[in-house]
Amino acid sequence: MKTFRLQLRFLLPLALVLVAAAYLSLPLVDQLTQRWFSRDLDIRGRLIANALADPLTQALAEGASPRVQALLERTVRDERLLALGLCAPDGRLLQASSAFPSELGCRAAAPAGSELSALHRTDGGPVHLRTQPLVIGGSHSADLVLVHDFSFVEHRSQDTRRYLLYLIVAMGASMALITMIVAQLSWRGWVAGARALLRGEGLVRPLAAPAPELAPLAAELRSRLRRLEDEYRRARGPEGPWDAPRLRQLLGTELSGQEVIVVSNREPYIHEHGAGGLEVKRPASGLVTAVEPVMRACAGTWVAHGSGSGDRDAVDSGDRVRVPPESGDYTLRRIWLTEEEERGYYYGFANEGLWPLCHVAHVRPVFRQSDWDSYRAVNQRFADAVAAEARSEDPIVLVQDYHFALLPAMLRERLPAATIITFWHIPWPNPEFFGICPWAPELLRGMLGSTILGFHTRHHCRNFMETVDRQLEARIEPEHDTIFHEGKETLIENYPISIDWPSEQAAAAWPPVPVCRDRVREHFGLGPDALIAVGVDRFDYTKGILERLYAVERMLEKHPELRGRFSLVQIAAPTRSALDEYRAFQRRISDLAERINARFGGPGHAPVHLVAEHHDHAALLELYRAADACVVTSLHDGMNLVSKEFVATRDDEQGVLVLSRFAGAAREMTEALIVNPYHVEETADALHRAITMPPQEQRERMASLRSTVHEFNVFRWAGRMLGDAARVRLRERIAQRVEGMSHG
Ligand code: ADQ
Repeated sequence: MKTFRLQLRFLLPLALVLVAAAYLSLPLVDQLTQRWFSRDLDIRGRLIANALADPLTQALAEGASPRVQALLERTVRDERLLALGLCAPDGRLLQASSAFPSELGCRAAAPAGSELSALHRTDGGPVHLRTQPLVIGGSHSADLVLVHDFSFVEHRSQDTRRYLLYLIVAMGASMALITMIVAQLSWRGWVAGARALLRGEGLVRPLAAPAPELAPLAAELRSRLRRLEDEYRRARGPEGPWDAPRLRQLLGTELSGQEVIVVSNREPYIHEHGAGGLEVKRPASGLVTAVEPVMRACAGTWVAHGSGSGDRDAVDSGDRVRVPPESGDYTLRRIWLTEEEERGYYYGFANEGLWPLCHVAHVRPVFRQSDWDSYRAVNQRFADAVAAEARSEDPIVLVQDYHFALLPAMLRERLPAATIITFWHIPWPNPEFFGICPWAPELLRGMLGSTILGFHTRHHCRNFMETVDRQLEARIEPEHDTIFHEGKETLIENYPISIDWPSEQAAAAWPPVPVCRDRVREHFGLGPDALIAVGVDRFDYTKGILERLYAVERMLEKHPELRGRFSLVQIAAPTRSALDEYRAFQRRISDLAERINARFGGPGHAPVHLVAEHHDHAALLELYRAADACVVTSLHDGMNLVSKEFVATRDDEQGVLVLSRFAGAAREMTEALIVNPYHVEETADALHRAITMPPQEQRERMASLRSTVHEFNVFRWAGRMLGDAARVRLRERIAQRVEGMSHG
């Protein structure tokens, strides 16, 4: 009905145009036919007159009127020629064929001696007159008048008019029909196109280019949606506190019933065969620290490499185990890798290639073809496993870190409707530096399979966009933080990671600070007035442990009064020890620590306590709470969670954080003593200032740091990411509903 009314709008003007055309064209056609036939009759008349001229003039000259009469009668046997007459120059009718209309006479003809045609209406109908002068003996002596029947012209004109009318009506009908069909088809196409737009095709993720006539509408819709999203993101500013219940609420409302799958290399729980049978351990990893609370809140599935010696004994027949062991909140699905795969994908491409590439820590990245092949194959295996674990077509998949740069695009192929959020936990270097990777474009293409791509800082987001700009044919829209590549849109956003801020009950159960100090002093054999600095890291060259030791050495050179009183307790969890670079680095650190201890230590006192061991949560807590200063001197760090953990444990508001300006955390934690770890003198001075800082200044700085980390906690990190994912999904759902309504 709607389309019929729309079509009427086309048809009425069409009908009006056709009526006007008929009204104007019919008299014109009449005139034209009359003119054409008169001209025909003129030519015919002249021919007949010329043929008669000689015998007539001769018969007239001889005065033979019966011959004249016979000539006239014989000529009018032609079916169109009605009559012939001869007029004298004075206008008298001299002689005429028998059918000559009496009412005409010679008056109706042209003036004597002139050649002319005219139309006349007689009692018998319309006639055409033609006058032809006859010359006898050199002078004009009579006029021959030819009378042609003209009624047949009128009949033909009527016929022509009728046929023309039929033609106009037929043309009008066919034009109307064609218009209706075309209108119907294009309306359907248009509606389908608009629906596709609302679904987001050609708009949010232009899979196929929209129809050209829809392009302006698509552009308008796209820019409006974007503006709304931008406004939303900007308006987000300071928001209420985030905690586990709020994250659960988000998962229970905006993402209610949605499936969440995490994929990472490192598993959150490792089963090892120990003296007491199968033991469960938590690895030293910032990633696990951050993602675990999210998984507890949403009870999803975590897909990870099963690396523990007892991992296979802990899983069921589907390689799954419920974790944490005490509550079984979510499922851990383990993937098994061969030694060769681990060597190529993990140690090789990820840790000898991408890790130094992204950290710019002056360790040369190594790129081997075999490592790359292995990296690709393992990414594919994980992508297949995630697709197999998915119970829905559109799960939310959280891809973690640089081990899986290719996985997002691979997964997108398997689950096109999935919302893929990739978080890159390490820094992103500048485009020149990233360009040295032989497979830079492939890595970027893989990452751009994500719906959302997250980094810790805006600086890393910018570096990534510039790298894509150099390496790929992609449309980058910095004002919206998006990249369009191969018809897909990826939001590039910064989500600073953090820790799970300890609850009041948890904090109430902590041993008091003096107790912690006593225990640590006792454990390391330190004196009662000892000044304690702590360092807690994975034993990695990017953490600046070497630079930290140089700073300790320099401080003790400059401040001899601290010798015998100051100690750095450096906890370093062994990591990637299978790599030469790491083993050499760890040896160098041990040698340096020994040298410093030899230089400034004494009987029963060592300025550096290097403990290359993994510590449990309680041991770390004790250490953080016992410290006068915590030293974080990363040469480059995506964020660094140790700095935040230290602050979180200091509810006594004492203790000073010395923090590298090259750690992402330095952007938020501005009340720390910020240092350039490459600058030994500056770092040594900052360390000295930290351990001698008056308690009041410590309190002011620590209180401010605590309120920052409390607010910017890990639930905010996850909540913002999942909130963005929920918005993308909501947008797609609205489009589907609009489509449903227009069907109805
Ligand atoms: P990491 O390089 O692992 O993380 P970091 O953020 O400092 O660095 O996290 C280390 C984690 O391991 C902390 O939770 C710490 O408590 C724990 N840890 C360190 N040494 C330990 C030890 N000896 N025993 C027990 N636990 C220990 C990567 C990036 C970081 C980013 C995180 C999170 O390199 O920049 O902050 O991911 O995104």
